[in-house]
Amino acid sequence: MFSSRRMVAVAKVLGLLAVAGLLIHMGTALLSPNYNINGEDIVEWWNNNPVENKPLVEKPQASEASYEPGAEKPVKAAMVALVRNEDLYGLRKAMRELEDRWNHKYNYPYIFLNDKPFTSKFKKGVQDLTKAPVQFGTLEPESWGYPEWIDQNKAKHERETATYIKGRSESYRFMCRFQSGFVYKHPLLKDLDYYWRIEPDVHYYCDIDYDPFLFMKKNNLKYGWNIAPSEYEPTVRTLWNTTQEFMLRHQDLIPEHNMIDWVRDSHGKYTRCHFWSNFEIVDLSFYRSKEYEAYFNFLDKAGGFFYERWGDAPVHSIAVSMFLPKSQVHYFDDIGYYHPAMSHCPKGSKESGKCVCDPKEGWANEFTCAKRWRQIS
Ligand SMILES: Nc1nc2c(ncn2[C@@H]2O[C@H](COP(=O)(O)OP(=O)(O)O)[C@@H](O)[C@H]2O)c(=O)[nH]1
Ligand SMILES: [Mg+2]
Repeated sequence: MFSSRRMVAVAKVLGLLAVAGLLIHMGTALLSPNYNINGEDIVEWWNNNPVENKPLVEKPQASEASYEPGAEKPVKAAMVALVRNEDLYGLRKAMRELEDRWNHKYNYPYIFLNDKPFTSKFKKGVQDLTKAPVQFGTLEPESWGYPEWIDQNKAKHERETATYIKGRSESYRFMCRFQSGFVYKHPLLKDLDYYWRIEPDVHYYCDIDYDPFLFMKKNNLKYGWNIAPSEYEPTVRTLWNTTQEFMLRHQDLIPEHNMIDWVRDSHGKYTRCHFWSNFEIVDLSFYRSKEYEAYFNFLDKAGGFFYERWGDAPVHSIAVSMFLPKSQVHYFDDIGYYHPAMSHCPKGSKESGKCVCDPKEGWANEFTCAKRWRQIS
């Protein structure tokens, strides 16, 4: 018969062995190289650490909090849009919805940027819609246009022969480069810690009854997204090769645990998954980090913003996948959202009564890239 004292002794020995095993494992992990560039190890890590790698955040909870327009907010944050004067009415619609659904309670400021001076009609047209502070800025010259190393004839040739959407537009390329590498450096954003990117002609389908900025801050989230399609290949022909070259040259910048396998399949190929950056809520320290800056500069030198039509969405998304663990990236699947061509209607929204969208049209949640996102958790 085992005495209870003997059983306690056996349990102690087993416990000590388990602790020793854990320490050895942690030691090995700490001594392993500080980067992940081939993907297989991260898949294995995910499989072996499913609980640890699951998003650590609880679902956002409804909150009664509200902030006065002039009051200091718990987060230094703003809604930011690059817009043209002629976007006024599309923007007014989007702003009206965002105010009604959310910001009338929170009164976060708006910052509007333009490559040309805003007209007084535009300024009044948006100011009329909100009690929150609104600021208007024009762009710094170096953030809009061609950097000196770009061969403008080559860029012109690409525009003249491109058959993909917006392929013929020069300003669209300036816009994508600006959103990729300059927006967060604009002087009006200097004191901001987070931004929420907004655009004309989008819809916010549902009440948002909490503060997403505070939610991001409290949960140490760096990047929030809502729709994730697959990029059109002709616009990013060499983006993945260029990124791979970056990863090889800058192994020291790539953390051990990232979510690179969202953008890279098991054969090492680009999945073209990207977060649709017309909606993004971002901790700007991410874009201001030395890693992101190095990546943007590398891409900018390669010229693909002009020799192809690299969008800020795939650029942001690859950077997020390369530099962040999944636990710092948040799928705002409770925010009903539409941008021309695609929409996300949250599950259960019909029952909850807070949304006006038809859940049958909320198909973005079923996109391959949204599924891939769920798989890698
Ligand atoms: N000031 C300015 N804003 C632009 C220009 N081109 C696009 N934008 C803005 O950049 C954002 C993205 O442009 P959009 O045409 O919606 O691109 P899409 O969402 O990729 O189809 C929108 O907020 C536009 O208003 C431009 O030439 N000048
Ligand atoms: Mg748009």
